[in-house]
Amino acid sequence: MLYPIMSSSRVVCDLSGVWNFKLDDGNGFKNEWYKNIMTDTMTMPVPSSYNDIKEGIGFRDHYGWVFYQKDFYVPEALTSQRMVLRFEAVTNEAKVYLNGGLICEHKGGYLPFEVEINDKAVSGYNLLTVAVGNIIDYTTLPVGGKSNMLGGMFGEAPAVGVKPANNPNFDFFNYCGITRPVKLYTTPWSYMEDVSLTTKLSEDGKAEIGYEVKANGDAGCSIGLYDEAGKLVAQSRGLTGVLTVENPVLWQPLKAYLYEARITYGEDEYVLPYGIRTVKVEGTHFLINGKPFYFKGYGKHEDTFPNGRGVNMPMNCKDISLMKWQNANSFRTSHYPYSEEMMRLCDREGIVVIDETPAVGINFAFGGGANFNGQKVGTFDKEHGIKTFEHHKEVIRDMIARDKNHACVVMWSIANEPDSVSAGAYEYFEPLYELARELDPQKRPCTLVSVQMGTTPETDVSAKLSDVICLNRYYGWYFGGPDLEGPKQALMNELEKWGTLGKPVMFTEYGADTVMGFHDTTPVMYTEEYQVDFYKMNNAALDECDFVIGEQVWNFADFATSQSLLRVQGNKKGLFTRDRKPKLAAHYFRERWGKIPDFEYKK
Ligand code: GCB
Repeated sequence: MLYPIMSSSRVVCDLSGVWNFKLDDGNGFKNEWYKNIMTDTMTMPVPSSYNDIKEGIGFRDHYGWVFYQKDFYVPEALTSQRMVLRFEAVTNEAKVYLNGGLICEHKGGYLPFEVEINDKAVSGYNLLTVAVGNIIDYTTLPVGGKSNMLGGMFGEAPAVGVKPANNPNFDFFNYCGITRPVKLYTTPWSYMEDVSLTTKLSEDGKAEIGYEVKANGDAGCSIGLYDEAGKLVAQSRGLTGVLTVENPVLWQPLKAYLYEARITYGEDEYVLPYGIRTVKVEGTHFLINGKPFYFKGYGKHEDTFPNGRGVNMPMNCKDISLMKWQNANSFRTSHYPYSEEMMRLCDREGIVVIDETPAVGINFAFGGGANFNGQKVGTFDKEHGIKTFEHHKEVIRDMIARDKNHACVVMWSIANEPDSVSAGAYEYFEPLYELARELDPQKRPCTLVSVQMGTTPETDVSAKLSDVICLNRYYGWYFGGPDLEGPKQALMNELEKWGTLGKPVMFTEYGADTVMGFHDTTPVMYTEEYQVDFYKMNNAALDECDFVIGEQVWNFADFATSQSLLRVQGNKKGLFTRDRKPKLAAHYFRERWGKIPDFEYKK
């Protein structure tokens, strides 16, 4: 799926701004609020999550639907072109109405969708209404609990009869709304639907860029590759082919270089930034451009105040500046695909990304296990288990369609901490890996991020399916803290077992809650000193294993969660606070990562 851009043939109108907004009182659909201009509305910024924009728990934790509305003007001049309305993300579910009629529906909160509007839009003012649903349950990704169905992450779901509420089976606040830009864009009627690029580096130092253009007609196609100085370095004709670049400047971690593929198809023109680089797993190495790479970085969240999960470009730029200050080189888009703006920024900044689906919470063993009418239920139980499989395929399809050309993306994460050991896990996951591998033209490695609950090389389906073993491990926090000696031994014992697989292993999460400003001479839990000691202990173990190819801490910054006894105004495992002030551990990692090269740390 192509990101909307302006070109000689395309126009983009950004519909961001302050929209009208109303919480559904149960009558929104019945009274057809979308038919007319809504009354008694409040103001709401788009893009943004709505939850923290107005006051009160009833607003923040509203369960169900909300309505957004805006009118926008379509100039006569646009109507002769194909007009598309594109939503970059609406969390978690959307029904879109134009001039009173339903024009599209979409499930899932973190990937784009679009709809042609020529037959519904008029030249002049148009009324756009978007109903947004925030309900999460055992059919959605991420997964939520429903009535007495799931135990949930930190306890029981609300009892039947109690006011309905979302019960996330994951550890981040269920921020919702129109969280990413809404754009109206145009194309000619004969247009490019999609472009895919691949890279092969040959022995003699040339790059062969394979390309494939998908279009809806039979017009002529040509493509030119331009370097950063705007010089044409390769060109070709036809919908598919190869561009040979004689002396390519490679896209490298922290040394990005982006070419521009300028493609014309009939009257249509599209321009795609493209970094030339390869990715491959070989033995226990993760090779970028043929050299063993070491991941230094974080699991993150799209989480700021008061935007919630709404795109925050100043903060995205700040975060990358902080990553560079810390000598980091990578992050994982835990626990959902991030905005396209962030992915384009990472391409430009040379930040390496593990791209994760929104499949978090596929695990009925959390919080003491799920039950159904008192009966324990297995995650993949045919009758009462998870019902996410078809939707999981959809999000893999949409994520790869969106992100396949990004140089920054080096690996797909199929899921975070699923129940990868229980009956049915292999049958559930094997087709998903296969799908990702088939869909990705660049054939990037695939992984799933493995939970510390009975996952061993013998029990975890990841051992068979993943190209890289990604472990979330909390030795010294949930497992063994505050003692750090015993946990170190346990960690070493565990790593030794994973080492026998002959695959690369990395930590995708490890961390300790730390309240900024808590200090002590004895490094007790929650102090900044304990967080540093926790990391020193874990890192010493990681350094001893030559098959360990990376360390991504949990988390880059403190972030909002549901309220619970385990969370003091959110999750406090950040190296930075939520407003990006460094804790002691941020300085510790800055020094450590300053001494660890991006390549060939472990030869
Ligand atoms: C995990 C989850 C992450 C949580 C983290 C924690 O394993 O993947 O979403 O936030 O633990 O802090 O408990």
